[in-house]
Amino acid sequence: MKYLSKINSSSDVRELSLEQLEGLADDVRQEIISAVADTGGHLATNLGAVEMTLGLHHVFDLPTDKLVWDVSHQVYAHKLLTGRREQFHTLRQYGGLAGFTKRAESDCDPYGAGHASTAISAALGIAAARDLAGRDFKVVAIIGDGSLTGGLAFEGLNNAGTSKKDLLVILNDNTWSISKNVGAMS
Ligand SMILES: Cc1ncc(C[n+]2csc(CCOP(=O)(O)OP(=O)(O)O)c2C)c(N)n1
Repeated sequence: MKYLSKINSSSDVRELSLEQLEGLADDVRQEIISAVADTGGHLATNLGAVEMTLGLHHVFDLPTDKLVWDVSHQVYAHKLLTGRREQFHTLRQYGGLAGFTKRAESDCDPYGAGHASTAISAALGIAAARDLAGRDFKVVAIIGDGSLTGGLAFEGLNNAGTSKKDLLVILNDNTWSISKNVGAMS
């Protein structure tokens, strides 16, 4: 864990070169596999979100900027990069780290999710509050293609598109939901 052992907060990720980020991605993947082998949890969705998560932490300034994860079952790398590395083996255990984002756990978790399709509306609400308060930071919603088939996601996009607020929506289009995507929208 040559790279991961030096990451104590998200700002450490901002300092890394592309080569170091690739090394960190390997470490994060190994740590996720080893913890999930012990505790159970979401394996595939987290292994598939490692590079995207590193990219987000490299580009954005957390906790000032806000990452809003849809469902938030894909945040294991995010937890490892935000001061929760040492507790990571307690994932989903009584008294341990939650398997989802949790506001009480970290100031890098601005929204506690669990339900699918919520991120775009939640992020839009945070962006609206930011503008009312006259503050300046970025808000990013990260949503999978499975969750994008839910009605609330469409309501969020409908509202976001007309509001013209500064909001970034990232679609993690890995062509898979809990199992294969179903339905006409996908
Ligand atoms: C309202 C609601 N319905 C169903 C679920 C069950 N569920 C958990 S994850 C998920 C979809 C995961 O697919 P996707 O959003 O594409 O994310 P990925 O795992 O591919 O990154 C669903 C439907 C849920 N969490 N909330």
